[in-house]
This record gives sequence, C-alpha cells and structure tokens, in this order.
Amino acid sequence: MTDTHCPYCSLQCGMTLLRRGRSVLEVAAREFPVNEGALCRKGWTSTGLRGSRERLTTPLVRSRETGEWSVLTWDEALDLVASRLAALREEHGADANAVFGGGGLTNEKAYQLGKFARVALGTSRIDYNGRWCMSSAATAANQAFGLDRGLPFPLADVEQAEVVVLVGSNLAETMPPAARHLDRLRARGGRVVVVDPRRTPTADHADVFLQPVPGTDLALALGLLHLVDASGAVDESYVATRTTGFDAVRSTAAAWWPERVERITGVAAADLRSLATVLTSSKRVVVLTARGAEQHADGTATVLAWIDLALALGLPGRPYAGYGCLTGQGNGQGGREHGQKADQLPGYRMIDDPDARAHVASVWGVPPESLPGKGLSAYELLSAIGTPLGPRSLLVFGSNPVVSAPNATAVASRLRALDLLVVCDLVMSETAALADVVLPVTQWAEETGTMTNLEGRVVLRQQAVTPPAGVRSDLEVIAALAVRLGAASTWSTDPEEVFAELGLASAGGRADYAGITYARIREEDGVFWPCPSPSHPGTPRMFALSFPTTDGRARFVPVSYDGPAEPLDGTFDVHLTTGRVLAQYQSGAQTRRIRDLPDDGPFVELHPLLAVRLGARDGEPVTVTTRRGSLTAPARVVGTIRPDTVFVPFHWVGANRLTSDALDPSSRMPEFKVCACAVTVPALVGAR
Ligand SMILES: Nc1nc2c(c(=O)[nH]1)N[C@H]1C(S)=C(S)[C@@H](COP(=O)(O)OP(=O)(O)OC[C@H]3O[C@@H](n4cnc5c(=O)[nH]c(N)nc54)[C@H](O)[C@@H]3O)O[C@H]1N2
Ligand SMILES: Nc1nc2c(c(=O)[nH]1)N[C@H]1C(S)=C(S)[C@@H](COP(=O)(O)OP(=O)(O)OC[C@H]3O[C@@H](n4cnc5c(=O)[nH]c(N)nc54)[C@H](O)[C@@H]3O)O[C@H]1N2
Ligand code: SF4
Ligand SMILES: [Mo]
Repeated sequence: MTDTHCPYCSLQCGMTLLRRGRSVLEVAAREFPVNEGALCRKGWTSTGLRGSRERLTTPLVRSRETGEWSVLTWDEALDLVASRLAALREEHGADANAVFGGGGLTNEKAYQLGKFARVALGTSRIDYNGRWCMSSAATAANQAFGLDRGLPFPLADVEQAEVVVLVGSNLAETMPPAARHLDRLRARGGRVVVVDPRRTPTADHADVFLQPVPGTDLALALGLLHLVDASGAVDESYVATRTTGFDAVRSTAAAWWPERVERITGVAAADLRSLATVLTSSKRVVVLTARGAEQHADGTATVLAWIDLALALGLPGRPYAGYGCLTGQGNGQGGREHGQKADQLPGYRMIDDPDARAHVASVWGVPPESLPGKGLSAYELLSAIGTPLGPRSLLVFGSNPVVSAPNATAVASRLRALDLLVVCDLVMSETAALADVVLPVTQWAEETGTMTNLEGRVVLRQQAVTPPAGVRSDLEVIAALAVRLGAASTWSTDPEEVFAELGLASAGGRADYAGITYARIREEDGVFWPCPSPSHPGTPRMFALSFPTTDGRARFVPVSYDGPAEPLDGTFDVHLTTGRVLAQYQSGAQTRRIRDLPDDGPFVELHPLLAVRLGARDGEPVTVTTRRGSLTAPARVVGTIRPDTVFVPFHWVGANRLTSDALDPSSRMPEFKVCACAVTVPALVGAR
C-alpha cells in the first residue's frame, strides 16, 4: 500500500495504490484536503496504462530513409544522442540544441532539465508546455502582486466565501472533486458565478451564468469595474493603503458602460448590472480565472482586468476572498518555478538577474558567466526550427506538441526539419512517432518525486511498484547524457537528493523550498511554499499584510480591449473555441490508451440554430475550416453553446490544425480559445 497522488491534473488528488500480485496496481481513494477521498474517472483508471502493451520498454531509433524503427541498447542510444548533440554544438554553437519540457514533470525533473540545458548543453533554448497553459495568469499575477502562485490560499477556503466567480473554468469536468467545495459553498448560502460561452456542467451548478462571445472577457471585466465604481462600491481605503495606480484604471473603466459592453460581449446590460450588485453586496468574493479567459492573445491583459476588479473591491489578502488562477497540469505550478522556462532559474528567479545567476551558479558549481541568457518561448522556439540560427535538435520531455501545439500542422513540419528529434515518453505519442530516437521512461507509480499543486502545496508522489524492465527514469536519462557530454556539476538520479539540491538553489528566491523535505511532506499533508527553513510552517495564505512588490503594494495595471486577433468576416463567420472533456487528458497520449475511458472524439459542438442554418445533423459530419486547416468530425448539436460559436476538444489530432498562433505580447500564450472559422456540411458542399 503506497500513498501517492494522481498522475494527471493540478488538483493532485491523494490516492493509495494497492499491489495485487507481482505487478497489478489498484487505485483506492485517500483522504487528502483537495479531494477528501473523491477521484474523477481519470484518476480511478490511472493504472490502466501500466500493464498496457502500448508502453515503450526499449530505446528505439528510426531510419530517415525507410522510416523503420530499430531497437537499441541504452548505451547505444545514449551514446548516439550525446555524440550528435556534441557535434551540433561544435558545428553550430550551443543554441543549436534545444529542450522542450512539461508541466507534468516532477519538480525534481523540471529542475534537473533546466540545469541540464544551461550547464550540460549551455543552451538558452529551453521552454515547456506550461507556456500554453497558465502563462498569462502567471505574467499578470507577477505584475499585479509581485508573485505568481496560482491560488494564494488553500482551495477549501472557497467554501467560506460568499461569492465565487469562475471565468473560463469548467472545473466540474477538469477537476471534478473540486466541485464539492462549490457545492458546500452553495449549501451555506453562497453563490457561484460562471462566465463561459458554453453552459457547461460547471455552469449548470451556477447561480449566475453569463455566456459571452469568446475572447471578450476583458471587456466584461471593464464593464463590471465601471458599475462597481459608479455605485460607489470601490473599497477606497484598501485602494489607498494597499495598492498603486488606480486612477488610470478608473478612467479606462469609465468608458465601459453596460450597453457598450453588451454590444461587444453579447451579455445583456441587465445581467451585467445584476452581477455587479452581487459583487458589491458581498465582502468575501473569490475571482478565479482558468484557460477560457487566459488562452488568448490578450490573455495577460484579460487576467489583469479581472485582478483590477478584485483590487477595486479590496479582495486580495482579505480572508476567504481574493483572486486566483486554477493552474492545470499536475505540476503546472512547480513546473514554472524551477527553471524549465526560458527566462527563469530555480526558485522563480529571473535568468537576467545577476544575483540570481550568481546564487544558482554557486549551487551548481559553475561560473555565473557560463550560464546562457533568456531563450525563446515555447511556440517561438518551435517556429525557429529550420531558420538559419534556429534549433537543429530538440529533446522533448513530457509533452506531445504534434497534438497540443497551436497551428499544429506547421509545428509538425518544423519538427520534421530538425537534424535530431529525441523524445522521452512512456508511449509512442504522435510526437515520438516523428522522432529519430525515442527513450522509454518510467511513469508516476514507478518512481518518486514531488509536485506542487494548484494551491502551491508541495506533495509527494511515492513509488509503488518496480518499473518494467528496460525503462529508465527521466533523471537517469538526464544524468547519463550530462555525463557523456562531460558536463560540470553533479547529476544525482536520486529524487530526494535532487530535491535537496533544488531546495538550496531555490533558497532566497520567490518560490523558496529550502525548508521542505520529503519527511515533512509525508507528515503534514504537503507543505505550502514559500517555506524558507525547516522551522518555517509554510505559507498557505498570502498577501494578508502586504504584497511582495518593492513597496509592499499591489499594482493596478490599466488595460485596453482590442478583441480577438482574428475577427469574424464574411468567409470565416463563426467563432471556434477549444478545450477539454471529462474523460480525456490533454493530448490524449495517455488517456486514449486506457481502455476504460471513452475515446469518442473529436467532435464539433454546435447550436441547433447554427445546425439548421447549415443543414447539419447531430452525429453526422461537419467540416470546420480556418485559415490554417480543416477538420471533419461528427456534429454534436447542443443547446448549451452560443449559436455563433463552435467547440472542438483538443485531445485528438485535428483541433490544433485549426487553431491560431497569435501570441500574447508578454506571456507568449497562443490564442487557443478563439479564432475565426467556417463550418460546412461536407455532403452539401459536394452537391452544390
Ligand atoms: N478532463 C480533463 N481535465 C483536465 C485536463 C484535461 O485535459 N482533461 N487538463 C488539465 C489542464 S493542463 C488544464 S490547463 C485545466 C484546464 O481547465 P479549464 O480551464 O477548466 O478547461 P478548458 O476546457 O480548457 O476551458 C474551460 C472553459 O473555457 C471556456 N471558454 C472558451 N473560450 C472562452 C472565452 O473566451 N472566455 C471564457 N470565459 N471561457 C471560454 C470553454 O467553453 C471551457 O468550458 O484542466 C486540467 N484538467
Ligand atoms: N486547442 C487547444 N490546445 C491546447 C489547449 C487547449 O485548451 N486548446 N491547452 C493547452 C494546455 S493548457 C496544455 S497544458 C497543453 C498540454 O499538452 P501536452 O504538452 O501535449 O500534454 P500531455 O498530453 O500531457 O503530454 C505529455 C506527454 O508526456 C508523456 N509523459 C507523461 N509523464 C511523463 C514523464 O514523467 N516523463 C516523460 N518524459 N514523459 C511523460 C505523456 O505520455 C505525453 O505523451 O496543451 C495545450 N494545447
Ligand atoms: S481531478 Fe485531476 S488529480 Fe483528481 S483524480 Fe481527476 S485527474 Fe486526477
Ligand atoms: Mo494546461
């Protein structure tokens, strides 16, 4: 019996793994503060990939001539990869090699991968899929609060709020056990507000539901701030003592009267007014954003607009109130703190800060000037492949960009243009299938490591079973390559040792883990960072007295509304948005291989009015076309989506052939959540 956590989302539900016989593992629920014994069906079925014939168990190399795979020994594979990396560096410079990480990797792996890129490869080119996840919220929170921790309070705090506003979150399907906190809030008389272009299962449980046009959340927030100010409900003393910059924000909001907001968002002025009244008549309001609001080319500005509203109401730092982002991947939070992001070093330090460089270099035992500078963001990194100074090799750990990257056809063709693509994975993902070398790695139940959940709580996943013969852990792969590359520093393969080193490297940084140990995590149901010393209790709640900015105050940041990067026109006259369904996870590389989960996509969700206009019928194919590609899939005709919008889940190849690669100017988040499309019925096109 081993206590651990689910391999998937940022809730990191506690579970117990029970061994049956030599290798069969069964999941049992476990009491843990975020899930209290509940799991979603992905959690219940998570051991389904263990015995699967789909597991990779030997290194493979693919012939460029025939496309055939052949088996290599580990020594052959590692020698091959290391020698090619060294040769590319020799010929084209250190930045010829690039690394792409993942927010599902443990803290130890994320840390070691960042160190490997900077020390063993000497490349600036490392980034990860978290860039496509919560980077807009992270950028906004850093600007406004001086710190980015998804939730600055434990999730269960929302039960004590009076109002919870969910902007672009479908948590009933994306973190189902979390919905119980909202149910309890409502049982206590509190209210839940949901803002989503689709009436999702989350919206079904809401007291107030607003259904805006995709990509207009920023205008909605400005409209709410306008009404809050007009009703005299701004918390003036909070604004005066705890913030700076309100005047500019106030004057921007003055121009966003409800009827103007209605014209842009499609949300009736009366509905906006009643929501404003709900907000101004409550003290304990929690505003939470998720990908629906954030995955836009103005995602950072949109989050800032909602934070501005929260600050005007005096919420951040007040008990059972505030702003938070619902981080997504299992280690979405820790994954962005320890150095696999192009501009960061461990402890949420910035790579262009001389003190940060000196500190981290001293832990690594290398000269600070040997560390490269800031690299390219995830999509920019992939798009640079094939350009004269672009990456010539890419090492992928924990991501499947052929399915999950925006404008994925272009990304796949960039990957084909590499001299060397190496993918470490559990299964032959769509990205691994394009690789030159595939290295099979252990998965969660077969190894130990820490994850930082959406609350900033560091939890411990413990090894429950021996890995299948032939696979190695990511830490072993990284260390073996580093040694072959003659890298300076030490490269432990023991997770607990790596975690202790991470603690030292993070010490004094914004995300300080120095006081956290595996023993403490086991004893305390996880430890919240910052936790600078063994005697420090950890920090479940933040901002009560001050903000970690230079003057201790939060910043209002003025933002303006420009609308989606791709407005509708005569040809592309419907909004396309994308997202998730309950039973599949991300690119589907893992969950599509689990037999007990329905694999029934992709599909195109559309409104009966649109279906009638097109002559589309439920269950029959429709074609969605954008400026980048097209997808034909069965229609799901539902009254729950806006008539001007279609929704396609991204867990199957196809959705991202359609999506736009317009990037947010500061977070570099792609606009996954809205672009312009044309919807047609294939049979009718033929008949015309
Ligand atoms: N089942 C399942 N759960 C998951 C995951 C998974 O793949 N599957 N992935 C995990 C990860 S990494 C993440 S990031 C989280 C994501 O969790 P969520 O953010 O809850 O998931 P999404 O489905 O991407 O988007 C949420 C909602 O945004 C809405 N939306 C679309 N466009 C807009 C818009 O312009 N404005 C607003 N307000 N809403 C909009 C969509 O209709 C959708 O219902 O889920 C985590 N949990
Ligand atoms: N259209 C559209 N596209 C989206 C989104 C959207 O809402 N709409 N959401 C975006 C978001 S929020 C996210 S987070 C991304 C996620 O998209 P991806 O980055 O593709 O995420 P995963 O499918 O989780 O990919 C993880 C891969 O790593 C493997 N893996 C799992 N654990 C490990 C490990 O420990 N080590 C190694 N080496 N490999 C491992 C898995 O088998 C899988 O192949 O997609 C983004 N793409
Ligand atoms: S909600 Fe997330 S962490 Fe919990 S069981 Fe489901 S996928 Fe796993
Ligand atoms: Mo995500």
